[in-house]
Amino acid sequence: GPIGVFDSGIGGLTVLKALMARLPHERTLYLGDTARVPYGTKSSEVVTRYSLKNAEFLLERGIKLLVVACNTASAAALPALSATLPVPVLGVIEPGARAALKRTRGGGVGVIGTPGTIRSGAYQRALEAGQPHVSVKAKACPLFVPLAEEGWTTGDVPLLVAREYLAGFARDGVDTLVLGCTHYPLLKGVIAEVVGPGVSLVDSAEATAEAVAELLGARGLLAPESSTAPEHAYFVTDVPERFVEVGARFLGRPIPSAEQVDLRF
Ligand code: DGN
Repeated sequence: GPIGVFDSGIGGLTVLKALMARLPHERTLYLGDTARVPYGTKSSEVVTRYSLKNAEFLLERGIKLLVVACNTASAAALPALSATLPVPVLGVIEPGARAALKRTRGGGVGVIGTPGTIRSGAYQRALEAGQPHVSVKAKACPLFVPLAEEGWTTGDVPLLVAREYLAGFARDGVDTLVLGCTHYPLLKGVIAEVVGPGVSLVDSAEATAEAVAELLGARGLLAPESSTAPEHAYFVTDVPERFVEVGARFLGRPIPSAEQVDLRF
């Protein structure tokens, strides 16, 4: 079966991009819940309810593994998803946190994400559990999401926003910063400029792709190598036009088409 990937909308395409690069022989099914985006500002109860619906949709299409390609949904719904699904479930938070712990030298780790992700404390817990030498500085950066979607990723406006959010990080002894939201890799340039060369950026998408590769390998679930390109299908819950257009920038390749589906809440 294919790998199932869901997100609140287009953001998870940065995770899918990393997955396609790391596992080029795998078929994928991507569901973007564009009718209900954003998840980042919603309650954990609501995000969990949406996440279970998304997972059910993908499961009906025969996925062998589910990737929760949304930090907010991973933070809120991973326990509920793991407890109910008959296939392995991976979120983006554990892999991102593990990569950051490997990377940090001084133990000062920063994490930025949506208000929902930061409020949940999921990254903070994953980073601090059993790590007495690690101290976490977490901050919600909600304006980064619309900036990334508007393609406003260089120049004065994103730079000023990034300064406002991130000025304290380098000062507070942070040497590693986790990009804990699917949209933030698009703003890597300005984020790096503001925090400076002494702070290493961790992309949760790349860390997650690595974790998926390890899990599939360990369970003997890797797709056989083939000379023909695998299929990638896209589903959305609102009309597909904006997803296809904006999503291509997040995915780094064209999205030929996306099918609108009704999850019937
Ligand atoms: N995909 C969401 C996340 O990674 O937290 C960001 C988009 C949103 O729902 N606001």
